[in-house]
Formats: sequence, C-alpha cells, structure tokens
Amino acid sequence: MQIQTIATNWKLIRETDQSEYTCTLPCDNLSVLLTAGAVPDPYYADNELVVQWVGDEEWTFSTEFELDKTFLQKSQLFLQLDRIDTFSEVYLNEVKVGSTKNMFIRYRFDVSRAVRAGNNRLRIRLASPVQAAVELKKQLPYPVPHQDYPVQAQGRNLIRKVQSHAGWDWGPCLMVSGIYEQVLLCATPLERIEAVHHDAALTETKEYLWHLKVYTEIFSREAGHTLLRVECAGAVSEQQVELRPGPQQVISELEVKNPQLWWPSGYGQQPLYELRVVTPNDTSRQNIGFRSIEVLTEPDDYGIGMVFRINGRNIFAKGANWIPPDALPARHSPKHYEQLLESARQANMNMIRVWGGGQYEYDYFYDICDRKGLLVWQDFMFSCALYPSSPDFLENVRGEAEYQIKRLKHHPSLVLWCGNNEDIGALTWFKESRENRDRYIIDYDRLNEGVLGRAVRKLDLQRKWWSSSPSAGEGDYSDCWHDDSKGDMHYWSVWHEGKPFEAYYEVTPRFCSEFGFQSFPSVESIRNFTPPEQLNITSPAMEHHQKNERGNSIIISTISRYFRFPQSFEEIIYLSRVQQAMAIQTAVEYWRSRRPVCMGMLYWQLNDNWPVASWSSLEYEGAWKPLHYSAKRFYAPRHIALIFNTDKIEVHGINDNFEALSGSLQLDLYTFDGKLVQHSLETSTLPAESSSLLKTVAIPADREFRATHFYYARFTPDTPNILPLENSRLLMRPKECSIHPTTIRSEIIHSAEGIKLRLRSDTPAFFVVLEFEGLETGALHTGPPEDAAPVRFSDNNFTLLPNCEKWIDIVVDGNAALFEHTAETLKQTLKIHALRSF
Ligand code: BMA
Repeated sequence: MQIQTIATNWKLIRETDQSEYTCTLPCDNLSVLLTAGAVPDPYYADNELVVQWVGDEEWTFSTEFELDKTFLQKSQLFLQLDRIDTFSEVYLNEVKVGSTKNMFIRYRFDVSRAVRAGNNRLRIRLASPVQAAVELKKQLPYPVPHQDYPVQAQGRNLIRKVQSHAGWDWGPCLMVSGIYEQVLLCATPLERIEAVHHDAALTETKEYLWHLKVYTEIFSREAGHTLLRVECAGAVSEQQVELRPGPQQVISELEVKNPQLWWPSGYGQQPLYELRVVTPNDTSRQNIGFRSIEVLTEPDDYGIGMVFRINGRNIFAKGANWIPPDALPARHSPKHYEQLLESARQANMNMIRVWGGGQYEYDYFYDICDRKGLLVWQDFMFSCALYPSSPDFLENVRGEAEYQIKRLKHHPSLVLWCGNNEDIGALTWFKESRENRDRYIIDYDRLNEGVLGRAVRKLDLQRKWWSSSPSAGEGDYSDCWHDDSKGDMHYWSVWHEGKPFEAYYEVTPRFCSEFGFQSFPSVESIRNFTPPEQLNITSPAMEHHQKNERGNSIIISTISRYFRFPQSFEEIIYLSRVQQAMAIQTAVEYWRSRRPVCMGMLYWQLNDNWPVASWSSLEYEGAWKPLHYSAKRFYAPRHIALIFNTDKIEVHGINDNFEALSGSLQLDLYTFDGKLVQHSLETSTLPAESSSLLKTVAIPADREFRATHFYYARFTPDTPNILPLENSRLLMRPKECSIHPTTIRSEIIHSAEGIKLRLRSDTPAFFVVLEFEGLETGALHTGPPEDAAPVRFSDNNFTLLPNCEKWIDIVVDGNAALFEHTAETLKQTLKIHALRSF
C-alpha cells in the first residue's frame, strides 16, 4: 500500500466571514483560533463563556497537495479519516467523496473519481455540532432527555461525539470540531486489509499450546488472487485467497507454543508478541499478549460477585476512572498519556476504566496500558442520559460498536466491554422516563442489548459483556447506588448525599467502579486560571472552575465537620486536598479488608480535562494531589489497614501477592506530645491473596483519651529487601484532637543519586504535605500539559513521628532543570504543610 500523509498546508476557514487561519493536523478548531490569538484562553477565568460561538458555526479545513502519477495507476484509491469530529462533507477537487456523522468511526472514502496527478485540493466542511443536535432534537417524536450541567450544549445524546464536550460536572462545554488523527491518502493495486482481530484459547496445558484464530477482513475492488501470511511468535500460516469484489473475511489458524504469559501490573510481566498479517499489498501489525480472562459474576452467599480472573488467578482490581485528558483534543499526545498512565501505575493501580462520557481512546492509550499492565474496563460511549432508538441512530451505533471491537480486541489489557455509564440510573432521573418507563426501557434495551451487547457477543468471544456501570447483572435494573450486593456499584452517598466518611463502612460493594470526593487543585494550578485579585474560593473565576453545583459548599462544610476552620486561602486548599485523601483512603482500606466479598475498586476520577475543582487525584497539569500519594500506599499490593469502628481498631493485613509475607507487627500508642505510652511487637504473617485480621485493640470510650492519643502501626517483613508497611490512625475527627504545634525542619541535599529531602519534627505531625511553590518547574505552567514536568516526591501526605528522620527523594523525571536550582532556592520554595492545632 502506498500511503501519503496529508499533514501540511492546512488552513481553517470560518464560513461566516471566510477568515482563514493556518494549522497543522491533527487539531481542533478552537485550538487553532487560540494559537492565532483569535480567542482568549478558554481555561482562564470564565472565558469558556466567551468562546461558545465557536461550536455554533461552520468551519472548513482545506489544503492543497501534490500527488505523484504512480498513485493513479492503482486499482483502489481511498482517503482515510480515523477520527473526525463529527458532521462533515468531504470534497476532493470539488467532487464530494463522502460525509461523516460519527467521530467514533474510521471512514475510508473511494476517491478514484476525484483524484488527479499533480495538484489536488481537499476541503472538509464541518457543520456546527451544536446546531446539528438542535435540529435532531426538533425531529424527535418524543423527548429524550440528558443530564444538564452548568454550561451545557443541548441534545448531546443525539450526536455521536464525546458526550462531555457538551459540558460536565467537572468539565467545560467546548463543542469543538476537528480532525484528531492524520488524514491519509492510500493506494493499492488490489486488496487492502480492513481489520484484523483474533480469538486466542489455551488448548493444551502441558506444552502451553495457544490456538489463535485470526480474522482478516479484506476489501478488493476487483476479482483476483492474493497470498495471506499470518505470523506470531514463530508460528506461521499461509493461504491463497481468491478475491471477489467487495469485502470478505479470511480465517487463519495458528498454534503458538509456550509463549510467556501476560499479567496485570503487580502480578507479573507484560511480554508482548507481534501478530503480523501480510498480503502483497498491505500489512497489519499488532502487539498481542497471551493471557486468559474470565469475569466471574455468579450468584454467591452475598449476592452476585464481580471478579476479574486472569490466567486462572483472581485479581484484586485497584484503579481509577479515566476521562479524556484535555477538553482541547489538539493537546492529546502519546507523551501526555504516558505521563498520566505512568502516574497510575506508580500509584499501584492495575485497572483503568475508560468512562462512557469520553472517547474510545487512541491506539497509543491501549498500547501504553498493554506495556504497563493496566487492565482496561472499556465503556461504550454513552453516559448519564436516555438515548434514541431510531433505526438511523441504531445503525450508526452498530457501525461504531463493530469498528471499535475489531480495533481494540487484540489488546491484552482490555478486559471488559460495558454498555454505558449510569444509563440505567438515568431511567429514573427524568420526569418523562418516570412517567413512561416502558417506552424508555424498550429504547434502552434496543440500543444496549440489541446493538451493543449483540455486537460484543458476535465479535468478541473472550470478553464479558456488562450492560452498564453500575449494573446488578443481566436484565436487572435495580439501584446499584445503594444496594451493595450485586455486580458493580457507584457509591456516592458520602459526596452527593453528605454522609460522613464512616458511611463507607456501611457497604461492602462487590466491585466499586465509582466513588469519589472532590478537592481544589493546587495553589499553583489555581494561579494559572485565576486573576491574582480573585484568589478566593467564592470569586467568580474560582466558582466558574467548580462545575458541580454544590461542590464548593460540600468541600467547605466537610472541612468544618472534620478540621479546625482554616485561616487562609492556602489552608482551605490544603485541607480540601487532605480530606479528599482521607475520604478515599477510608473507603479503600475498609473495602480491601473485606476481600474476597469485595474484589475491586476504581475511584472517581484519575485525571482532569482542564484546571478545575474536581474528584481527580492528578491535576490537569499532571501534578499529584495528596490523594494520589495516598493511593500509592493504600493501593500497594501489601498494606496494613487500621479500621476504627466505634470502640475498636482492627489491624488488617492485606496481601494481593501470590506469596505470603512474614514479619513483625509493631503497634504503638502515642500521645500528641510525642510520648510512646504503649508498644507491642509480635511476629505476624500476611497470607497470600487475602486480607486477614491480624489484631484487634479496644479503644476506651473516654473522650479525653481519644483526643490525646493516636496509633501507629508498622509491619517489618523478614525479607530484608521489602520495605516496611506503615500506617497511623487518629481516634477522633482531627478537629477534636489536641494536636501539638509542630515545627518541621528540612534539609535539601544534592547527591549523585539525585536530590533528597531530610525531614524531622519534635512532635508528631499529621498530613504532612510537601510542595514547591513558585518554581517554574512546578505545576505552574500554561499551555499543553505534556510540556509540564511536575515535581514529584517519593512520599507525601504522611505522618511524621517525633525524632525520626524521614528521607524523601525528589523525583524529577523529564525535569533536569530542577537540578540546576541550588539547595537554597529549593528550600525557599518548598512549602511544608501539616495539620494545625489551633
Ligand atoms: C459519576 C460519573 C460522572 C460524574 C461523577 C461525579 O457518576 O459517572 O458522570 O462526573 O459521577 O458526579
């Protein structure tokens, strides 16, 4: 296949006044205008409102390119658009060659009638997505409502575009249009490969024979012959194929002997093997992994569990929900995705849920997950809405689902196809669907089981089809926000319903695919979008960067329930972040201690798509919030959890690994002035793949006792190269504890191994949070987040015991400039926060 990338000479034309802007693909219209200085930064203050007109208008991407005449001698000439958003008409030399209406489908248009040797002009005219949705809404025979957020484009559920482009409770409404992967002009003398997908089964366990059934979809314009060769891990299959005009599928079978198994992160390696399909005129290359996957959702004593079993072992899933990492698609890049997913891996996550209000991700997202061992729970892109079931809509979605399944199926990281996000719940959210439930359930079922479920069952024999998140299981439409007994749960009672953190102890989800607590972004990040005179959480700029209607009041009221009231802006920001970590840690530690009843959890949400107050653990610019540092500890494969419930602390030893760990368990009782009043040390073992109660300590009811003491636990493994596990526990809400004033002394040391920080405190210090402020290398950064290189610490948001030295590495990946700062400058910009007692 001859391929020419049409990347240069592009211009974007505004149809209303024919103004022109030069651009390079891939890009979106808003990013082009931003680069040209034609619109203000939509992420600053409330500029989002000022740029709304962009989504209301029509835009044309146009270019001219030269073509060699050898191209024209080929039997097939086609234009390939992998990701075009959304409604367009495509003209080559003023001949219309095709149109698009779904950003989740790859389009290949025959251009043989239009293309010519020498100069060619390609023009792609994009209709307004806002107007397209309004038009479709007018044609509906009855209302099909969706959830509304503060700035909202109407009718987003009627168009096949990233649903959160229309606004969300953490994201701006930016109804961009654009072309998000390179435009390709392709020529082949005969056949082309449309798709390659395969099923793999372990057929014989003595020699570990894997049977690969490879489906190659070929398209030819003419009759003829071709030779199809399929290779993987040394196994080869070759066959002559008789081509007929049009599409056809060829099946090849191979036996691969004894490949190494692919495991999720924390459980083993991620070896990948190339699956190569070659014809004389086209080649497909995919990296595949050998592993079995079962998702067990059988009835048991507690209801219906949800367990991901890989290579015959039950995996405890730990992770977070993923949203598109930028509201401006032009800023998506492999480098940025790599940074975010590496942060997930470093926080000991092994699963990411690609949430249904975003997008089927780029190939590079899944490649990174394959390499890092991050399992992918893949939603289909439907969220928080009812959807139409007109034949047109269903047919459009059928094409989308089949295309995406074939595109993504070879990734070993992909473990589940899920129909949507919260659309079962949505059946109860709107007056229309409450009053006419049957009508909307039928519509739901036509799309969900009728199109999506059917596509999965037809095309992916390996993977489970799960109708929705949350869902209690097939055909069950019950409330998975409050019933923890079946399937996956979204537990939102602490955030949205205002229950205390202890309410996490009232449920044991079988699998919790969403639970979350908001915080503000760092002061550095806030400065990026807020004018200096508005550094106040009720200022217009900061309220605009809070998209959950009650968000700021929930944060503030929770601070007042748990902490002494903050005295400065910085302290509000700090406490909001500490309490977010506390909330999620409470849930995770308890639910992990309930293994095997609970077998997984994904908090809401990993990342942000602009700088905003949200539930994320990573800031838009990539910096780790205190929650992310805590996640690194509470998601570690081995962990000591201190569960304090009413009158006792239970010490749970959690071990996801395949081997038991023996060591000694130390449990110390301290007073806040730093005196050790009780010490115990005993040998102990964390049994493999389980959670076990190691010890229970009764806590006196006496308020005075509880207000003046805390527990510290440490498990020191017998194996010298495994680091000790630590945890600590207050016995009352922090505001009720008489924590002593603390002075933390710090020293920064440059050495050959890197920059280190030494900390020491005279009295116990809690929620010690380190950050650099005002360093250009910090989160302070405007422009694409991939260029930001936030500083990380090897540990953060921890308890510092008195008179113990704590050494921290300052991690500067991709940020060599940090080394150039003297220890003195670093020290001046280092901020050390800890809980205050007055
Ligand atoms: C959920 C998600 C999102 C939303 C979040 C916070 O249930 O699925 O739609 O952003 O809660 O409200």
